[in-house]
Amino acid sequence: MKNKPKNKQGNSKKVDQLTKVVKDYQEKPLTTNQGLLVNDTNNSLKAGERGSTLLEDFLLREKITNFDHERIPERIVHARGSGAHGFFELYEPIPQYSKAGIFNDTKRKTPVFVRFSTVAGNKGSTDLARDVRGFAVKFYTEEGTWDLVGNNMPIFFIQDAMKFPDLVHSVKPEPNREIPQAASAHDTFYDFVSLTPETLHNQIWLMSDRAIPRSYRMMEGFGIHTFRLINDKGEAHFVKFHWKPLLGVHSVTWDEAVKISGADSDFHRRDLWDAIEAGQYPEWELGVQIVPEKDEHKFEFDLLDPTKLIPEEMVAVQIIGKMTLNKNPENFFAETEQVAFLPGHIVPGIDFTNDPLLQGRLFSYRDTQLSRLGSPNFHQIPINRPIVETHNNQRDAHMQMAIPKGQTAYFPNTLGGGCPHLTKIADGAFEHYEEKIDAKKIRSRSKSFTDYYSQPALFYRSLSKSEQNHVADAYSFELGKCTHPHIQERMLYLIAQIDGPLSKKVADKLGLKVPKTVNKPINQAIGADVTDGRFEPAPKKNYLDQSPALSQANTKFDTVASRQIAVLAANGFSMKNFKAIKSVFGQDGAQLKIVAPHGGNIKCDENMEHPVDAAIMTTESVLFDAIYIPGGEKSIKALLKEGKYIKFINEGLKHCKAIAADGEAERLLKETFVMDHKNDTAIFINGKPAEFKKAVAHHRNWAREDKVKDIPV
Ligand code: HDE
Repeated sequence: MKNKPKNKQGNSKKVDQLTKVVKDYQEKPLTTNQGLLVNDTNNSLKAGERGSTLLEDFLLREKITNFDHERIPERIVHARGSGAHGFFELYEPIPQYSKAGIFNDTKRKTPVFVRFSTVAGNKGSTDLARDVRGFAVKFYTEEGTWDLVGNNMPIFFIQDAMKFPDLVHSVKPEPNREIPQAASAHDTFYDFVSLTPETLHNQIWLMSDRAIPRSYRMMEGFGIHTFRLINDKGEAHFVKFHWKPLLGVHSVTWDEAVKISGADSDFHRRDLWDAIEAGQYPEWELGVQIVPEKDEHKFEFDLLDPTKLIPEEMVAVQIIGKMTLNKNPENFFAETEQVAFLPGHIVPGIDFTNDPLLQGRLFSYRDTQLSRLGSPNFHQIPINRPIVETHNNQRDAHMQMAIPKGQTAYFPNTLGGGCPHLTKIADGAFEHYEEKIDAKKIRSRSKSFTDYYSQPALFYRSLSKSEQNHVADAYSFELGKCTHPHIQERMLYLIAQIDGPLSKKVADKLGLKVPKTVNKPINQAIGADVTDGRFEPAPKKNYLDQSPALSQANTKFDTVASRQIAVLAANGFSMKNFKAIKSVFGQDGAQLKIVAPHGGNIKCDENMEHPVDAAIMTTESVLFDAIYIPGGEKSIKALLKEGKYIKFINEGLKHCKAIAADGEAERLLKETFVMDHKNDTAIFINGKPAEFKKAVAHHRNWAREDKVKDIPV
């Protein structure tokens, strides 16, 4: 299925469209909003030098009024995010499934704008919170805009949109004291989730490494809901959308996440920006899992239930195209903040299903843009404009940016020549899939949605040993932050339904026992999404022993592109050693960064000057993927004088990173715990640069993790 196009760069139609409204301020005089030239923007107009300020001062009023209104409401969820432009290319047409132009024309480079985000934190919160990540893609297609508004986890917490405000209120800072920021580790969240067992699947993903990614560029994306693809005969197939990063799926440890939040809370935002500026364009392949309509009821779970995934081992992911992000925004507010994603934005060839979460989202996103962006004309904001022309009879409202011409703003009409006119479906107009519906109006949930335990258990079974340990640690941390034993116990009971030993492990850390049964109030609570008890959880099933695709241990480990390698060096560092490493890493896009005792330049032992990338006082080991120490006697002596280098190396060791050292650098290592782990497969003392490179590509040596627990950093 793969006929991969070459990664051609260049401006997309969307970027060209945006370029027309980009304002360049270089060599331009300062003016008012009305175009008056200004000669003083430092002093207000006063009655006398020390006198009171005059109301007449329209220059002051304009400047201050604009400032007073600079902020718009932040997104109620996904407030903190970063965006980038790019394009999507199709490998091979899929007309048998979809008539969408984007899925049929391999010559197209469909422009996209992508916004990644955390969910719970405020706009100024840390990138490294334990959280789900948003993965929202706006495709500016020739047939109109399609938004695929997904997450980096393939399932969601709840099954019905009706529960969304409760879920969000429980995870957000507690309303009485606005604590904690950007964290799920608190009583109200676990009070809610322990009473709402449908959350368990997403909950365990939240405890996994997926919730602390190394980079936005190293996460998968998922459309989550089952959608429909419609072909030109009007036939439908169910579809789940997947984004697979070409760099693989990688995460940091929780200890790192906590420390990165202090050292650089913009870590993911900076990483995305820097990679694009460096020409290391992030890429994802788009995959589809296709299920024929006739197979809708063939599965052990309901395809309409957004808390379930279709294991890739049951329905393969077919890779159909690739997305490349190749341009940073010109302005954060105008583009990343004002971009408005709506799951309701679809194009002919794509349609919805009756997933009750998706159905609610179809209302929520347009509604939220009205309060966020202030007008139903939000589609006229440059980043939100489709690349095709729009004409309709919605001509007024706040901030109309165009001048709609003519006497008529209604349909049908003769006075406007019948325009804007309708289009036949055969000529490309949107047509809803004709789904047969014969139903009673009912406020309830399908019985087929009551299996809460099978898939979290499948997920946990599919993880590697170290990933499983991380889940246990994360539960222990999060529940350890809860202050009510009855909430902790209710969670332990539910975790035990997923996996007994896991719950026991967590209970030991909490100093509690796993309850064998839950008493009546809890039992009622478990069925309490529905008051009459019809929704007791279904017994756990095992329809697939393991799904290797769910484990990050089975991801790609074949590249060092854009990996950050700290080179610990001072004046007199060994150029020969450094060159050897550079020649192995350089051409593959790894970033070797000199971390020296001071800023400016340092000299190597061949007396050449080298710019320092970071002074040790400004950086931390958690901001790097690996450590290299080139040796050189004078250099090592200088490093030994700075205690922070020892901490830097010990931390790198503890976080299972690849470490290489040559020549005199061994003396520095003797001051660290590295010498106790000389036989570790990712530690290289006077080793081969190519082997070090392989270890860096492998991201982390998780096998080390259990052996370095005693290191006190
Ligand atoms: Fe969202 N969600 N959501 N969500 N969501 C928003 O829309 C909502 C859900 C997702 O970068 C809001 O424009 C409801 C699932 C992303 O701008 C809001 C429900 C998935 C983003 C909203 C869900 C998502 C949002 C807030 C349950 C993954 C950020 C600001 C019915 C498939 C988009 C905004 C961006 C944002 C509502 C559930 C992903 C309030 C009611 C499931 C990536 O409209």
